[in-house]
Amino acid sequence: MSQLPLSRQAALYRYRIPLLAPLRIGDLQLSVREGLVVDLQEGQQRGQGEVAPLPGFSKETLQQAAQQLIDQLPHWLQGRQSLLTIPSAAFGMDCACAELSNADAIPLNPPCQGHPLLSGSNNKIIERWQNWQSPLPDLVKLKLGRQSLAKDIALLQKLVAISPDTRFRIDANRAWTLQQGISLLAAIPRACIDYLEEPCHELSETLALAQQQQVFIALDESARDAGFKLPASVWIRALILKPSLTGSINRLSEITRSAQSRGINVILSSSYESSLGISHILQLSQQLTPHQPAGIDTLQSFSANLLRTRQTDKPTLKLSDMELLWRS
Ligand code: OSB
Ligand code: MG
Repeated sequence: MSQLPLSRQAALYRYRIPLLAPLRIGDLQLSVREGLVVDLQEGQQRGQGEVAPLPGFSKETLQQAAQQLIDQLPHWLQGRQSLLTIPSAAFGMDCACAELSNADAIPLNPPCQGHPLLSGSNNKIIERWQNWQSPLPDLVKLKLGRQSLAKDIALLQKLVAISPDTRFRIDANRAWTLQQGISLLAAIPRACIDYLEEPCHELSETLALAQQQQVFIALDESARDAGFKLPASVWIRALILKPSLTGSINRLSEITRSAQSRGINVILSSSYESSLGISHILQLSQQLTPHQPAGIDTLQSFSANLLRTRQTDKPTLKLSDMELLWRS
């Protein structure tokens, strides 16, 4: 006897969340974060996922992601496999499907398990570090490489003086030459560095810096370059994996397994998704990389939560606050 298929429904919404302060990402300034929500229903079950290409980092536009979802959602409605080739769309759709089935009863809004992110102006960073509520963290990520090396060094020295036992993950987004990397390392105690994330313009310089200075490095941008293969270096400590820039959960699992089999840690990290996407990255990191805190401390500048209340001092947008783009 064949089972009656449960009736499925799907909708696609668009959100816009103003940021409290403009976000500097790469060469761009973002003052509003825009994205999509995929909303799936099957019988009494519901699943939602966020699709949020990051301008300057994603190859696709929001329009392209929306169009592919509108083309492919009818396949899902009929119980067929949908074919999503756009990374942000594939990730958001997979999250919605996983939430819909939630066979493992994973909490929708898991507690934060990540390390803090220090970014913004020097004054803001120092003020936050000086007024830290709880004990200062053992591990923190610091964004450098957006001002002169002298200013970066002065900032780092100040942070180290306030908390000598904290280990820093320093992300320079490929800003430095090999020589600049050497100069930074000469100016601070080595024990303060957990690793340098993409310190140099070229991967070859980053690998040379690591080898020459015996310092651990993490790869982020390089790992997304076309034709990337993990170089044979014992100094690669971590691979940064940004789900919205990478794609399906299967692909994320494959990359994670392959890096882990080579002894390299994988750190799932945000691409400035809203609280909905951040909740999913946390759930995924608890499954794929349970021993690696995720890099998800990027909600500070959002003026509102989206569907999942992660910041209790801010309002939470509901589906009815968003623009309906498409529905079955
Ligand atoms: O360079 O790691 C980056 C966010 C969006 C785009 C690029 C980057 C980031 C982050 C996220 O730094 C925060 C984190 O990794 O902890
Ligand atoms: Mg990075």
